[in-house]
Amino acid sequence: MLLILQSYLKPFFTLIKEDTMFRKVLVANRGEIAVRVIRACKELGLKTVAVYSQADEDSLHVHLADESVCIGPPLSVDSYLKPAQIISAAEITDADAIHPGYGFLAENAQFAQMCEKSGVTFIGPSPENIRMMGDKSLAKENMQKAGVPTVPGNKGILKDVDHAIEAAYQIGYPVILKASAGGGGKGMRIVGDVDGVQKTFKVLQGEAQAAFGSPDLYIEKYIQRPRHIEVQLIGDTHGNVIHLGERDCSIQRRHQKLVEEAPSPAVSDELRDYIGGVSVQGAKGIGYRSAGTIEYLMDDQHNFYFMEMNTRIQVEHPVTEWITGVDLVKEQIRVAMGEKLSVTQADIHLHGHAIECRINAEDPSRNFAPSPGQITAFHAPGGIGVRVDSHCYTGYHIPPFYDSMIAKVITHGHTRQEAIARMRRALEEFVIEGVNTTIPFHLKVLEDPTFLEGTIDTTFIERIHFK
Ligand code: MV4
Repeated sequence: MLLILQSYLKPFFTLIKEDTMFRKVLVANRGEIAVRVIRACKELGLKTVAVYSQADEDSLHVHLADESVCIGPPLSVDSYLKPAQIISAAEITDADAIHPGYGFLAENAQFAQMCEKSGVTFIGPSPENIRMMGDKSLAKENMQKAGVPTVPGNKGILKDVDHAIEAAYQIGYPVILKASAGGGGKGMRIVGDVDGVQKTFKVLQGEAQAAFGSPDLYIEKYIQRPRHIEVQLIGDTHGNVIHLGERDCSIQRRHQKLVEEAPSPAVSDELRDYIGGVSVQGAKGIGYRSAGTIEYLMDDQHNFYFMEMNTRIQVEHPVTEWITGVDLVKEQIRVAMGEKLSVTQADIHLHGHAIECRINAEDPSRNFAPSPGQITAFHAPGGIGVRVDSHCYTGYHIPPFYDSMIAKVITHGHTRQEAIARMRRALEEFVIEGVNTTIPFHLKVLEDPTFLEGTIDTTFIERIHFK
């Protein structure tokens, strides 16, 4: 009898508990991630507010949300990048929390701080953590302190050219000079000798000042032909942090990821336990909460080197969701409400293999030039082992103002081979008319012997030619 009563009351109490935390979430983003976050909110019984620019009135996230607020003209700098307009929209609609998605204001410490000051929960890490990880030199220093392996290099900021030459001599060439305020591949130069340092130092300082507002540079050993391996983490406000395995994101073009997979074909179970454990230690070392990712370079000897920590939910999070069964966005919202993680490290087991292809409205035969315009036909693939995250539909106009990703196709299989076969099948099923897409390019990658072997590194894409 008691048992029946308990199980009857449990969902009731869970509902009340969530109700007392927050009721309404404003989604400060657009496109597929806004749709993804709105879906998570609905499953949690939370009301949603969409914000949109004048170019996004007809976007799917606006239709799916319970309410919507126009926050300005088409350009991102006038809308999705305006903290005051977004926080005003939260106040007007009485939203309790803001989910920033990825890009735009997701890693803006000042925005996170403004949210807190306005009494709106920022669904993400603390402003201090965002700021620290945004300063790449400081991030490295703090991760090293926490026991995370870093690239051999010089501690801190380089004072001048002579300092750089001295440091490079100690490290050994080739070296890489990086802007401390940079990241994502911007503001860095590989240098092979003293002459190179002399030629590059001042130029890169100038570029860093112009692009990021700070001339600070640091220096590292250059790792040749690395793989890009990243570890998914999530932490709560009670000091719990777990890892959800790694993703291999080695297939990139000009620092844009094109294909991601989990697990990495190059990471053994022992190596995963090691790098997962080290990553958890790093996150705990800085008191991290929310979803986050530590990016590593992995060399051909399987050595790991810390690269950056991303303090946001990432585009490629679905591959991790599929092999772990954890809904990362829902978990991220729950921990923002102050709840404990719903799973422990011992609950995390990997099942099968997942691959994601990012579909962009670009023309691969014209050097990936953007291809905005109206989608005259849109039929997403389906069937077993296929997930499509997209904000597009037949008749949708892709605005020219934002990034060109229009869909993510994620497939799962018992094995990598099965996931690849399903991806091929899904991409062949996908009908997108009216604009050019990167689907034909992905189909080329999916038949490349190096990709099929899984021996890809970050230089793979530059070596594959598309006609
Ligand atoms: C490196 C590196 C080799 N050695 N650092 C690119 C993005 C930025 N987060 C850091 N990046 C790199 N840092 C050292 N010491 C090579 C890259 C790199 C890269 C890394 C990941 C994925 C693709 C890449 C493409 C070119 C260079």
